[in-house]
Amino acid sequence: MKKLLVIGALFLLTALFFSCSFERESTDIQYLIGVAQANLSEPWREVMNTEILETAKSYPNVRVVFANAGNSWEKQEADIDKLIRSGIDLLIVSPVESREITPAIGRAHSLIPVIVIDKAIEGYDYSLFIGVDNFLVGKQAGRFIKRQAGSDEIKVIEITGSADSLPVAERMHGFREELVELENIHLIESYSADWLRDKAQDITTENIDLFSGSDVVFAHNDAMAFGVYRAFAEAGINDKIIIGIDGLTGPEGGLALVQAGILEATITCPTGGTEAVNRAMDILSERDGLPKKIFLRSSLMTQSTLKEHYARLPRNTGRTPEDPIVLGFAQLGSESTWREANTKSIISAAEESGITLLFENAELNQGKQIAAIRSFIEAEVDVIAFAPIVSTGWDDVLKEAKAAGIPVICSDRTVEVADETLVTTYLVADFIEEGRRAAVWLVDETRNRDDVRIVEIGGLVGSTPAIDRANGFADFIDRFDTHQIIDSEPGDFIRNLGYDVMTRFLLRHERIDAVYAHNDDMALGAIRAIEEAGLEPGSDILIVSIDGVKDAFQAMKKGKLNCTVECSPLLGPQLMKAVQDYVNGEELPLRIITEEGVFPMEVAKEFFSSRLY
Ligand code: GYE
Repeated sequence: MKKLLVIGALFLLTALFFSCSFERESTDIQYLIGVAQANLSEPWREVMNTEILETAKSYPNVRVVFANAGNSWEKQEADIDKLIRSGIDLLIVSPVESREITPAIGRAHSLIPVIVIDKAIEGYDYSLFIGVDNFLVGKQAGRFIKRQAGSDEIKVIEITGSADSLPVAERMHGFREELVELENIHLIESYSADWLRDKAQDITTENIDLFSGSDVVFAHNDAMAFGVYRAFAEAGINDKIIIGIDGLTGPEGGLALVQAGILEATITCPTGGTEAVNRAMDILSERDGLPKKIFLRSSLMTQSTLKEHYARLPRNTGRTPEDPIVLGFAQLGSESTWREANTKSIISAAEESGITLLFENAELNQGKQIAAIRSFIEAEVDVIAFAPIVSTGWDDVLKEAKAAGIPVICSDRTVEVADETLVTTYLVADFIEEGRRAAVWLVDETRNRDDVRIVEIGGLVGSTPAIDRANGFADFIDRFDTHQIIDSEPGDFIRNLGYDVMTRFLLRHERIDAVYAHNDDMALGAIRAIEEAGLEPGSDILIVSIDGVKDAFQAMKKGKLNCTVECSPLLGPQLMKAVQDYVNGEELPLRIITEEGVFPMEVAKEFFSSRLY
């Protein structure tokens, strides 16, 4: 309690809380960062503010001003406008409600960079999103209860945060998805206690008969979990399993509650305050290769993992700044223009950052890629990174890397592994969103037609871009009975195979209105086939593809390709930043999602010269 009071006083002293008017001109501040906070009634948000303040202190001439919306989105909208008027250089906003505050954030983003933290908003009208994957957090809680239950019959009660909040919906979804097939685990009731300890305590006391008949209580934050514990203690009940979320430090923080055996487990939910300020400085100093989304890592904490957790802190790498950093990178092949640009970006970024790079190219052979990773383990590199050719078959070699204490970063594509801790970070694009964007463009472009016949040239079977781009596209197209995917074949992201597949489609189908290709190279192959068939690519048959390579812009300038959805291969700088951050002892986020755009042919001329790959 005393420490919180000190933090509070510190907070008031050092941060110009936004009640008083603030004239920028009167100080020699280099950067003024505005923070629009949702409320100050949750301990988690106080920790976020403190992290923001503490981190900002490590940058000279940076000042932070806070506004507290008191859980009212109307107030938050006014706060954002006021912060803008006070001359801030960048806004950090933790939304009260996602949908309602989206327009105000869009307005701010048209003027200055905006970092959205904690709750995602609709669309992409912001600079960067930072938060945990709440769906995964719900799954982690479900998995823990599954392990605890084994085959025993158990009854579970859930206590959620504010009913209409996005994190609650995602946690409930992940939790239920994990338990749905199990007949021995029964979710008997779910209450909302608005993230508040005392409200959870009251609910438990008011329904003590039901709670005393349960075996497990899952609360969406540690404060509420502690409230349940207090109600049980009052009723003399001490045989229930209680789990929470947040895992904050401090006397009433989740880590201490687990340590004391009050909670059986908690799932850490980093606030993102530190990350937000560090990334804000990257944005303000216009650093290269900035991501669009950062998902922070959430980890299950029980008494035993806590011991490991503390044993790992501070992660003493035993390195001196002089020690060269050695990165082993296992590339999957050279199948496309995109891939060649990706390889170049990684090699040049390693050179620029003075990182020693061991580079292997598996030429589209998974066995070779696994062998390359094994050779990096033997070479005792500091970090391993690879672009997984397909999504499965990596558990064994990744277990070997973990056993050797070498972190693994997945670059550009993801993997499916049983243990999510086998991969330290994913530096990837949002392939589902790319597929959705291609479909949105096509439906819009053909909105006056009522029978659009689409063929799809898919990527390498089993690879995440092929799986997700197909789903993202089909999920949107399926909403319109005017549009139909009449045929689909894989072209493995290779230009000539795109040509072969399109040639077959043209022989099989009398009328084709549009081609959806999972990458530009295959689309360029398809263009050749369409021309050979005596048709006009881009007009007789519309073509939309993904990557945004220069050749695609060339084809758009000639009117042969209609639209390309960007997927940046220039991952080198971000990968090297992640490697350096890790070696410097920082905890890396779970997922870093790259920034991307959509380029219809109308803008091809304008952007052609600025294309870097
Ligand atoms: O779209 C394609 C390449 O994995 C995102 O692989 C990458 C894809 C890219 O062959 O051109």
